[in-house]
Amino acid sequence: MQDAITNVINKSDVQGLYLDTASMTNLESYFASGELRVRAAATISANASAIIRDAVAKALLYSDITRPGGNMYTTRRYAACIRDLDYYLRYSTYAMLAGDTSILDERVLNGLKETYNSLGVPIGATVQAIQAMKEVTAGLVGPDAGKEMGVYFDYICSGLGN
Ligand SMILES: CCC1=C(C)/C(=C/C2=NC(=C\c3[nH]c(/C=C4\NC(=O)[C@H](C)[C@H]4CC)c(C)c3CCC(=O)O)/C(CCC(=O)O)=C2C)NC1=O
Repeated sequence: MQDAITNVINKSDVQGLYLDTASMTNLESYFASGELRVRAAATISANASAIIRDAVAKALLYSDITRPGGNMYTTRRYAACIRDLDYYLRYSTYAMLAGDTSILDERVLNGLKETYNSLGVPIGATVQAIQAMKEVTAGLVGPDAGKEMGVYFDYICSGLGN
């Protein structure tokens, strides 16, 4: 896993150079937003189950997906879906704190699309639920932190192929 700091240091080290102006600017904005990130992470962790509940209500409930024949039907599959959304929320929060997407590649997206396809988990509906989490989260943490979290929710959605 990388973060905003190791990311720019690794790039400079590969070239055997000190940090250039662009790297310094990147780091400056990362440090300047540090408190915002930590506060957002605290708010998200204190409200994680409410965020997921509201996102499920917005995107998935009362659709064919929760009825017999739908992929969320049966409590086992419903619970698996809620658990997956919790993974997406938690790992997006880690990535937002790190200011880097690498943790999402390594721990979330690796093999995920293939798993979903082989189990018949609908990717379009999953993306809708992640987008709903993005909206609910932004409503809770405010526009600046919400925008930053949105980067990582969107990254998961594009990794799923949408
Ligand atoms: C931390 C990284 C990580 C991820 C991301 C992860 C995802 C993941 N979700 C799974 C299943 C599942 N995922 C869902 C999710 C959904 N179905 C829907 O209709 C909804 C749209 C959606 C929720 C938004 C469901 C229903 C299953 C169970 C499918 C089945 O067994 O039939 C499975 C198969 C194994 C299992 O059931 O536990 C994996 C590996 N596991 C991990 O370790």
